[in-house]
Amino acid sequence: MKIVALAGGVGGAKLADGLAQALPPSDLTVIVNTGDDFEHLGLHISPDLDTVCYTLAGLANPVTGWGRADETFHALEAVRQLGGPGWFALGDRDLGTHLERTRRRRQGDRLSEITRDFCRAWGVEVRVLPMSDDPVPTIVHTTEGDLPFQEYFVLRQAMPTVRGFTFLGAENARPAPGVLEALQRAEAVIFCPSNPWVSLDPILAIPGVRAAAAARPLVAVSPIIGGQTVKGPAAKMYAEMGIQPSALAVARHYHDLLDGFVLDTVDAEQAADIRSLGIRPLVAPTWMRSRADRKALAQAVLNFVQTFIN
Ligand code: FO1
Repeated sequence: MKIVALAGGVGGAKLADGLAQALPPSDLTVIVNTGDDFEHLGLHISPDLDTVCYTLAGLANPVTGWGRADETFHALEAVRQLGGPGWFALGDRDLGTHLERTRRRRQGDRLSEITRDFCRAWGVEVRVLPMSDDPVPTIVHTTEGDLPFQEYFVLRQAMPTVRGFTFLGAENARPAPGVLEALQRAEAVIFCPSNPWVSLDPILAIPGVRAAAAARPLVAVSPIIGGQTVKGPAAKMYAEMGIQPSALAVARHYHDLLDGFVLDTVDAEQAADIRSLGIRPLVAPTWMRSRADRKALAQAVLNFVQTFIN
């Protein structure tokens, strides 16, 4: 079954890993948010791409979900000692990725080519594509002013009250090579349990992506369980945007796109409201605590997806 998954951040990476366990590698393409990308210490950092690739490669830090396992932070400590910016926790192994990505970018290679080569080196067999090779930085509009995404998320700990988001330059960005083709060839598209506002909306803002995804059977997995997120500020963002955070709110967020929606067993009572949006609900355990949980959720989602493929 040819599947395209849209992902960003730790929750998205976990379901991508589950799908990679459940499908032959040639059947899965993961399209990843790059709205979180930024330049830091002169380096090109692509946090969501790295989170997805490290997770698929079995290299991810099991505690944070981002960065690498068995990490040390000697370089960062040295930067801090010299009075440099130490707020973004770049580990020594992780720095190797950013150094090499930055070297390749400077010699003119595209982010999609670099990602392909890194995946090959890490033994990642599924196809991982950045949403675009063009920069589309997410700007978070807050009551304290406009903030670049990582300054909002890491430096300010997602504390400022959110008013909205801009994906700078999205209207002129081109989908990375292979993105539209993969969507057009997909038997179904899966939205991973990623933050709708800042992980999936940026991908859908790339010209052509939303329409290509909408043209396929499409199932989303809720990142909100019992009104809260497992990780990250999605629930806080919903509340600050004047919407009660819930699985139903996520289904409404994408209502014009979705055929099916997967919500957690603790939210089972919202299934009827989701059905009344014209979206078929599946109630399943969605909290991925272990690697086996990722595969089990992926298998449940794939079985559900199959019912939309004729
Ligand atoms: N997230 C944090 O909350 N604090 C950090 O210091 C941090 C460092 C970091 C380094 C490399 C990397 O690939 C990701 C990192 N993240 C960190 C996560 C990053 O901010 C992601 O953009 C978010 O997880 C949103 O997807």
